[in-house]
Amino acid sequence: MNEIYVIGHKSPDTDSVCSAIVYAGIKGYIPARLGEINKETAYALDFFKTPAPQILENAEEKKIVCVDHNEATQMADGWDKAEIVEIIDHHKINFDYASPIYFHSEPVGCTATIIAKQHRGEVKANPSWAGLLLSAILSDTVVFKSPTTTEEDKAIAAELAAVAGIEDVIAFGVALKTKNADIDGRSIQEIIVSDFKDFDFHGKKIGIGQIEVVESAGIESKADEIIAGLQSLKQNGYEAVFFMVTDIMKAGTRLFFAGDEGIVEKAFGVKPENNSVYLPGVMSRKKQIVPELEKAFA
Ligand SMILES: [Mn+2]
Repeated sequence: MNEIYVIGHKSPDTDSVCSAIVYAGIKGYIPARLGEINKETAYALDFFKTPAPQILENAEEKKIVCVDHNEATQMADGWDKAEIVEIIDHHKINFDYASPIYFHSEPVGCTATIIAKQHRGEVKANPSWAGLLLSAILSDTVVFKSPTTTEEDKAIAAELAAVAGIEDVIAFGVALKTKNADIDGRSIQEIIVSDFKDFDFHGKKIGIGQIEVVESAGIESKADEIIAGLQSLKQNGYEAVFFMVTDIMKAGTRLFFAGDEGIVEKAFGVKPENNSVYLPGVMSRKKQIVPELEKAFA
């Protein structure tokens, strides 16, 4: 079998799903995903009339392109018996591989920005692809509010919006971002793991989940449930687990955790109370949480 699968990370977000769909479309590969589609991504797929990619249960013996991730902990099961042919990503690099491959990394706000820039012609000819990539950028940059946002993300988003026929980009972005904020009908445990990533910090297994909401009071009122959920999740071999409740409007994050309180104080310079700290201005797991925790766990 010479088929090549394009896949994003586990607990897929809009960037992981949409970048996989578009890059697979451009290259004639097969898009796939490593988990359920969240409500925000479902909204984008529906809006641009695109079916969800198939689930890839195991990557063993398959050729894969990894988009939006490069860490083994976030890859498809069986990745070590797969052939990774290419990586396109915008996260910090934590990748060690036995053979030479294409590895495209840029410090921009979204994988979709890299793909849109590299394949302008193909994307310009396909309004649905432009819409999907635009959705990914608005999602990852939290409608350009995240400190991960670059001028390039904004410029590419404007180009994509013109192709996709989206006149009010901000309104579309806010409509998109509020979809995951709807916690009704989901248990706290489901919410914690719906956007959850594993990391290896100096040999310690750390998990960090995040929810972005437009009004954080509702979910913060369930603090006891959140902490109990984190404590039970921690039993699965984690040194510590974290859950970011990020308020898009206030531009801040309440960080809940199960694990050593001293590490959290060391990382963020704030003394935790009741297993949480409030971090004003913090919106990005990748840029503002991961680097500080990685240092603190050293
Ligand atoms: Mn991304």
